[in-house]
Amino acid sequence: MTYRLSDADVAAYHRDGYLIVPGFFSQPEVDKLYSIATADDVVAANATNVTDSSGKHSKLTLWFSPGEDVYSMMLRSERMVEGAARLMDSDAPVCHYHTKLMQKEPRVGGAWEWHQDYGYWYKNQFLFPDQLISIMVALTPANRENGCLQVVKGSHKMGRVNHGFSGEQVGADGVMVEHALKVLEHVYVELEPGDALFFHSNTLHRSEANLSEKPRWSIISCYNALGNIAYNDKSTSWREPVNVVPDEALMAAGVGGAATGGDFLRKEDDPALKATGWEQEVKTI
Ligand SMILES: O=C(O)CCC(=O)C(=O)O
Repeated sequence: MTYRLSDADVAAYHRDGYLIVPGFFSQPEVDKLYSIATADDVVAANATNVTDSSGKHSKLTLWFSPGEDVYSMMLRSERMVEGAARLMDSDAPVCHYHTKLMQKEPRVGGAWEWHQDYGYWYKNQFLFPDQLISIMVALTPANRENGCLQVVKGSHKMGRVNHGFSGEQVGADGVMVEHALKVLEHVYVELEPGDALFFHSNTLHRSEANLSEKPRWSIISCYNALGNIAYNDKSTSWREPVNVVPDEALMAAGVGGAATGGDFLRKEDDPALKATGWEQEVKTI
């Protein structure tokens, strides 16, 4: 039986703006995901580099519509979708907004500036940040050495703060971040493979560059409640209830890679990124 969130988990999430669930995915499940992801030509071909303010690159592959591949068996699983449903401020069905395979390579993986996901998604014109949630699943150990995620505990209660561009990234207003760090706890989210981090779309987070010899890979799936309309977003999965699969589907799935809906992020389609003038050619399948 896989883990289901308890009432105490739900209370902790609402208090802190995040929740860590150790061993949310088993070692065999993570081994399968990681070995497929690292050998996946489609993931590699659709990876995009986001440059941080020091010129280092963070690599990610982002897609919107789930398919039948192994990643989709993860993001469509009962435990993920039910977990998102319990934590969102809505009784509506859960939709999948997008999933990102984060590939922070040894020595070169770049930093992410302090931001709230809703700092990006506000530009997509979603109205309700409490109905948007991200779930990060670690595929490798994530620690201070390889640039694990950091959060400001309780910062989701600040509401959205202003965001501006920092390199190719959207960063939160530095003055507000400074104030927040004076009164709220700064937490390094160290994870083992299979651990999950649920976090609110207004939780301030960042990560430092990976200067270690070890990769830091993770999958981040983001969910939206049906009815929370993204008025400025051409993708469609955010308004399509997830077709949920049993938790066992991940291990039962074939070992092929990404056969998603093929709607990978194109930089020119993203209103936040478009304004940065991203010029790299983005490949699509
Ligand atoms: O994985 C990371 O290092 C940062 C990811 C992140 O901040 C995000 O996807 O919003």
